[in-house]
Amino acid sequence: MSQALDEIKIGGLGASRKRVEDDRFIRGKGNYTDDITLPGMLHMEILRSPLAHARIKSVDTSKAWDIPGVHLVLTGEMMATRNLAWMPTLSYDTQAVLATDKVRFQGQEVACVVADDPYIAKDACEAIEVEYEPLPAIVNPAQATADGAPVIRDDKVNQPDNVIYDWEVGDKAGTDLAFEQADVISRLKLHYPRSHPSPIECCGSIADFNRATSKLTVYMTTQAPHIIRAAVALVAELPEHMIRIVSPDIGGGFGNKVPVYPGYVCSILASILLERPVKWIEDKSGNLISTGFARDIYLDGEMALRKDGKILAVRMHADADHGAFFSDAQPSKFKIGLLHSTFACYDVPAAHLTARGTYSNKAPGGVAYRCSFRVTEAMFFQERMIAAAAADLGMDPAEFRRTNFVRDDQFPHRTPFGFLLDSGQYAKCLEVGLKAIGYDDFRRQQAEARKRGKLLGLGISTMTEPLGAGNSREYDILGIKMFDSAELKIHMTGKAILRTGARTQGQGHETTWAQIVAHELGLPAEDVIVEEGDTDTAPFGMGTYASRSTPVAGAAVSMVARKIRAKARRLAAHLLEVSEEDIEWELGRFYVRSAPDRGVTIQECAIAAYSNMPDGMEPGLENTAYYDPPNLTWPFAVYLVTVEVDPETGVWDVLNMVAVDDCGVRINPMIVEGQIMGGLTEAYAMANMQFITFDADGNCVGSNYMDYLLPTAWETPGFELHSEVVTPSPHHPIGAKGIGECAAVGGPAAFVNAVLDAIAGTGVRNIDMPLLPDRVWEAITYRHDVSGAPPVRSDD
Ligand code: MCN
Ligand code: CUN
Repeated sequence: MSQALDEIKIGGLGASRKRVEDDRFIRGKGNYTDDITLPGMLHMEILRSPLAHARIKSVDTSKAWDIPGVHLVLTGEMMATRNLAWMPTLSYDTQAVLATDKVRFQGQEVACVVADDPYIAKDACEAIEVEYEPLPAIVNPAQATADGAPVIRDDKVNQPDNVIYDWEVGDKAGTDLAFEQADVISRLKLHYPRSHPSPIECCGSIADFNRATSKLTVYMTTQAPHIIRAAVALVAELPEHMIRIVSPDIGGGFGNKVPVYPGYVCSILASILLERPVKWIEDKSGNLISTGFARDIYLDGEMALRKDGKILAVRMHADADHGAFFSDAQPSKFKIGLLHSTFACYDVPAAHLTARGTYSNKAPGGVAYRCSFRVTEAMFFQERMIAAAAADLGMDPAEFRRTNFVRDDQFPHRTPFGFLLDSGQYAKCLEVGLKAIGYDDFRRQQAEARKRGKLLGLGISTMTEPLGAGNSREYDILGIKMFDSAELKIHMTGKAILRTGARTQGQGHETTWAQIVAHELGLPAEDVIVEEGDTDTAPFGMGTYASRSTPVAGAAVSMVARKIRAKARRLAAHLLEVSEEDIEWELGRFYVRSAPDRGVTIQECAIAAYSNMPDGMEPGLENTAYYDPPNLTWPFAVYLVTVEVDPETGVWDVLNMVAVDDCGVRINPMIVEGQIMGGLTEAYAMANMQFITFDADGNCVGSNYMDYLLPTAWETPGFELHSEVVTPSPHHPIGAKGIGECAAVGGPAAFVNAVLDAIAGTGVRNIDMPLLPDRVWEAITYRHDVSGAPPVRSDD
């Protein structure tokens, strides 16, 4: 009889184990960057540019130096003497650390002050006198590429204009041919506005350079500590082994904490110059106007269709506004991230995508915000286009999707842009969703309501996301191949410590990684502690973003546990005095095949590794695994929303929302649901209320939390989640796919499609997000599309 442990009881795969990290968070015992205080620590504040584009005539810091308590005033000119006025970005561009020649966006870093406390530093910033000569500002790609446009990056040689790249992918000839054969051609043009990740905790760092040991320790808010260590080694020209990056608890990352920001660099230089710890904690508005924005992309596409609803081809063009510096963190090979994952879940025979990136006088933009490198834009356009095409064909949007989905028997499926989809059950997810929302019933209600002048709408959106960047053949950042790692040390009593190269920011790795170990080894999850974020102790890894942790680091956790199990099996054979071939494994225990009662637990093997190993065996029970994934994992989801729109005011309310997510095997179902709810909340905020844009002078409009609204429980609708569709990833050791971003990626189009469905018949094809009441009202009243692209009037 089997004596295997009950996997759910020990907190293994599939257990909705409570998040262990929450013990400290809900008691206020988290250890965030700003919680850290070091002896002799000074404080740094940044002076930012009030103008979007201006030549710097002079910077006079004398009054700041005179303020008691000021230790250092840094300017671009001083940085330049150390070759630190500019730094490389993660996309092979350069970015100003402190401005020297010009300021290029409102909020750009111009100088910084280090003082005894942050208030003195702030006052001293205000005492710095900067003389500017204003230049015309550019706030969109059309202005950037217009004749006679001022060249923003005149600091660069070989940069005669504002174009960063022209990129294309797909089959142009095949696509052109399909368009010639089309019965119907459907077109859509839209702007996906800037949005900002706005984590609750802002960015910050404490640099601590110790002259005696030559060691630099930096405590900082980073999602990718090892990449930062490499960047610091290169930028500050310090030896890598003398740099320790510690990423303590993080109060939300959402992609905002991947880039390298000037504040980090300045605090490091200040600490080296002053030989004292220097703390920089960004304020909320600094974070909102100057750190990595997402999206800001103009998408223009058309779809070739056959009368019966079959998609023949897709043609797309993207204009991406990157702001003043091209600082996206994304795989080097792909200039516009994974935008070409668009239409992956549909069987599209031919497709062609062109993309152009341009500079503008805005803060760097285009970083991923809860999406795998521009997948949000890709899926948003896809699902908006699908809705428009179905309407043009006069076809039911659910039926149109069903007709064109990649079928279950088509996996692995090669998309027209070259990705290989691993697995999925797309039609089944849609059926579950339609049933849950009561599709047919709602359509009846909708028709009846219309007769009474009430506008009801239903929006569908699907998404599939390429998660787990990536295999080292194709994916690298600045030449560093993308893979990840895990190190597992089993102590002699069978308790363990696991470290990975990922860095949790709220996702719950401390809970879920232990569950993978429990699944592989039968050690109770509570016996495994998980540590991430310290480059002196964690194995090298590429960090947490693009929902890559489960697909890559999570896989490494499985693999390292399996290495441990292989050694434990040899120990078991020794303890049981049989040969290894006669040993069987069940959860938590090895036993003799011919005598199942004779067995040893994994804990007994652990102590034997320290006390009773066979001759010739290396003692100890620890190992490391580096995992280079063979492919990306492709979760799938269907989101359905019903809304009611008030034609008098343009206000819309969500009646119901259903989410069907298939992320393969769920390690911790409760955490997965939390991830989905968080993502849907952000999707709702983007679609409904988050407004941040620029006026003609490049002023950031909506640059405060009165205008840029973060959703609270008050506004957020309820969500009904479904988990009955599970398609394991065939190449992941435990069949798991990523989930962290899916709902934020796929959610927005569901809301927009629902509002547009409610006002069907007005001829309106598009309203740009956010769907603020005035925009919806304008669309209904004047029966035209409403664009939200900048510039806007300052009084809007
Ligand atoms: N998980 C699981 N079963 C699966 C997949 C995931 O139980 N099949 C669990 C994982 O073990 C992990 C969590 O769900 O605890 C998310 O896993 P994964 O999808 O691998 O994503 P990452 O851990 O790589 O997290 C990154 C992702 C990104 S890129 C953004 S942006 C985002 C997100 O996670 N930022 C977040 N979710 C966030 N959640 C919080 N609370 N805070 C953030 O900053
Ligand atoms: Cu895509 S935002 Mo997350 O990758 O940190």
